[in-house]
Amino acid sequence: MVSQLSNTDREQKLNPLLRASSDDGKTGGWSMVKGRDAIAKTFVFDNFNQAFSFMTSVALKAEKMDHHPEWFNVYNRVEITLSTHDCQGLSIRDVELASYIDLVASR
Ligand code: HBI
Repeated sequence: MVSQLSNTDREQKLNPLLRASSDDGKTGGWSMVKGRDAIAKTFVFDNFNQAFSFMTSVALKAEKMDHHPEWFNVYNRVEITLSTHDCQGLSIRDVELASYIDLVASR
């Protein structure tokens, strides 16, 4: 059973994701969701093809992790929210998946 992020992990692992964007332009730009222990970010691509290709890469990783995003897609926009149902909040799995998502989006 996965546990909620500790305060130390929030400091060291979550906060970098919440910053505007790191110097490598890859990670960052996530926001806390009001009223939930969850993070969200919106990605905008050139077209639907790019957006869906991104979603496919994320979906394969999510399945491998057995950890799935809450997401909404319309044309070239993908809105993603991450939280862990099993612990009703953010876990290390959300940090890991968010980092991967940023990596895929930066390709
Ligand atoms: N995805 N975001 C998220 N949170 C979960 O707790 C979760 C999941 N995907 C699969 C999963 N849990 C399974 O491990 C449990 O439903 C059994």
